[in-house]
Amino acid sequence: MTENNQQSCCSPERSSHEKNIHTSEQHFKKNDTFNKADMIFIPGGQFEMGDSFDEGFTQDGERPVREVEVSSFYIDPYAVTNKSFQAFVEDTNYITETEKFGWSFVFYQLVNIDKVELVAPAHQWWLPVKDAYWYQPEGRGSSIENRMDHPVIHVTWNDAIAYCKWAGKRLPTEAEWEYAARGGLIKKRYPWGNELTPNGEHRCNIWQGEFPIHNDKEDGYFSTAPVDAFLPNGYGLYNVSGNVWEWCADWFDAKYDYGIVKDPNGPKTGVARSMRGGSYLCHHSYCNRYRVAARSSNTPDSSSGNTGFRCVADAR
Ligand SMILES: [Ca+2]
Ligand SMILES: [Ca+2]
Ligand SMILES: [Cu+2]
Repeated sequence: MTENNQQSCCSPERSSHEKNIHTSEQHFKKNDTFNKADMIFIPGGQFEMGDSFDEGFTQDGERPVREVEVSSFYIDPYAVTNKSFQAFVEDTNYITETEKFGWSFVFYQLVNIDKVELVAPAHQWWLPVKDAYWYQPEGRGSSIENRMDHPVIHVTWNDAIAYCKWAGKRLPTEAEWEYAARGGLIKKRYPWGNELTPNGEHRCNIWQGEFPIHNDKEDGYFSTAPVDAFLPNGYGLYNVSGNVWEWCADWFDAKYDYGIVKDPNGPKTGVARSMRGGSYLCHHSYCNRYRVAARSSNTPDSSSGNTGFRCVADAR
C-alpha cells in the first residue's frame, strides 16, 4: 500500500469534470414527528478517537489518538434507504443536485459500457454516467425496484442535508460518527474488534479478490447490500464499516482540531466534507479505509454509487 493510493477507490470528485451549478436552497416544513424509538440512544461519554495502530494514510489525519468527549445523541441504526429517500422525494418533490448536474460516477463493472452514455472520459474505474441518479443508479434503464432496503446512493452532501432537514434530523459530526461506530469498544480497529473476519465470518461489505479487476464476493455482495446485512455493532449500528461511505457534517481537514475535546465539529470552512466508513469497493491493497478510525472526504456537490449517509438527532 502506498501513500499515492489516496482516495481513488473511495470516491471521485465531481469538480474535476464540471463546474458547480447553482442550487437554490429548498425549504421544507420540518418534520418534528419522527420517532426516536426507531433510533438508537447513544449515551454521552469520552472515547479515544483516531488510529491507535498507526496504519492509516498520513494525509488523512487519523492521528494522534486523542480523548474526545461527546454529548448524548440519537443515531439511526441504518444508512438512509432508497425507501426512505423515496418518501422524502414524494413528499417534497425534491430534485437532487446530482439530477441537476445530469450524471454521476458509477463503478465500471456495474454498467454495460456500450449501453450507457458518458459525459466525460473514465476516471480510473469510475465512469461519469449520464442520468445515473438515486432512482436509477446505473443510468437509464436501471432501477431500485429490488433495492428498496439498500442505502440510497448518488446523493451529494447537499442532498443529504436536504433530507435531514425534512426528517428533522442532521448529519453526525465525525466525532459522533466514530464514537457510535466503535460500539462501546476501546481502541479497536473495526466496529466489532481487531480482526477483519473473526472465525472466518464476514462482518461488512467490502471488496474481496483483486481490486479493481476481480471481486470474489466472499461477503456475498458485489455492490450495495441491504442496510441491515451483517451483524450490528455493540450499539446496534449496522454497516458502519463498508457498504457505502457516509457523509458527515464536518468540513474536512487532515489537521483535525485536537484542541477541542468536547463535541468537536470540524473546521469553520473548507472545500470538502468528511465521509466515514468505507464502501463495497474498499480493499486493503488500495485504501484500507473501512477501519473505524479511517477518514475520507469529497466536495459537497460530488456524488457516486458508493456514497450515502446516516442521520442523527439531538438528545436535548
Ligand atoms: Ca462485497
Ligand atoms: Ca458504511
Ligand atoms: Cu476506499
